[in-house]
Amino acid sequence: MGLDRRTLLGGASAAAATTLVNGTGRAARPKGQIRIATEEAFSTREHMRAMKALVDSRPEVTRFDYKLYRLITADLDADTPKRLLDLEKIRLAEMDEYGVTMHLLSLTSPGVQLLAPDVAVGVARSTNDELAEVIARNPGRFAGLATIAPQNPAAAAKEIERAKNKLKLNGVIINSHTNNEYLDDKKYWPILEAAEALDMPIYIHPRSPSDQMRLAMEDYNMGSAFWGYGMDTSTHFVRLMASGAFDRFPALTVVLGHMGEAVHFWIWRLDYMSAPGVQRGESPMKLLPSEYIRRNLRITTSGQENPAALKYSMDVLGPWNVMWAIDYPYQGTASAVQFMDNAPITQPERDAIYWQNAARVFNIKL
Ligand code: VNL
Ligand code: MN
Repeated sequence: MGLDRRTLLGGASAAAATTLVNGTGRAARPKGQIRIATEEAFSTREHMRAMKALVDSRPEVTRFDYKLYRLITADLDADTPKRLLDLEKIRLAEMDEYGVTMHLLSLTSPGVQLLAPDVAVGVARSTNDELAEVIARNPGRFAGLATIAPQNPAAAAKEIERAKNKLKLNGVIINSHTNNEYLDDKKYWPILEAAEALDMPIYIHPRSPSDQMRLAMEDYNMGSAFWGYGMDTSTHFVRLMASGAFDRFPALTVVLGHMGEAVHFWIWRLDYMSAPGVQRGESPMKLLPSEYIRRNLRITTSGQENPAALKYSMDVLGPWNVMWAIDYPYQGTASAVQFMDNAPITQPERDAIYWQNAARVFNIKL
């Protein structure tokens, strides 16, 4: 990708120099920057086959999801499918080229959430088995988020337990709504209960907006990652919070990519509108939105290489709640590394965001 290797190394050594004067008294890093990328997509032949069969039998599901349609109907040798299906060749070579220590892998959006429930439960299980095998073959290079089928909440809760205890995976990925329903619906709470009990963070990843959200996004392909993906996902988090889910599951951790899908940019106003005497929102929440946002939400930088947004996020959430991500293969490794190597932050902050926070939140042993 279009980055001059010397620019990258120059950025890294400039960062190393600041390590010496940052005044924390911590030792300089021993052998180069550790980098754990936390929202990195893959797919499997089985997943691609199941998605293709779905599109052939129910073409209407792709009506608004043009990206999905392109992806799964494209020839599997096209660049994105090829990079999704590859784990140990192109991907590892690109990681090595840019000094990426580890990918925290997740099945690409929309996961198994469009499939018939029985099919989805089976594909989720075999995907998690494949993922665990790839991780075992490449120690130190990969960790993984478990795929679940929210269509069957009881099976999903069981799969979270298997993913934690048998497969040693690091969390769960859910691609926003399932059949236009969000996790605030109590039928899904067995999933939240299992995730909390097993200390498995739930990464709510975008997919194309629900039918309710789509109405305003039919033009300009706005339902895509341009706008609709993020809006659906931020709305998902706010619904979950407003439902009181974080009162029922106080230790549940939710992760949002794309710099928090902008949720925390609303932090002051969410509190203001929830205050006694104002109460434009009507919800059973026991605490202020800012308290849940700081306690239960972690964010990643996937696909948002914006230093001003990074600084704001670190100020508002604390630098220990922000993690680095690339969004491979949808966005480039070179620019994601360049962004974080050159971000105007201290070296201890850079280490926290590049890998220490991810190691803590996702229980990753390097
Ligand atoms: C895109 C970006 C799509 C990130 C994704 O999943 C994703 C996109 C399908 O640019 O369309 O995770
Ligand atoms: Mn992504």
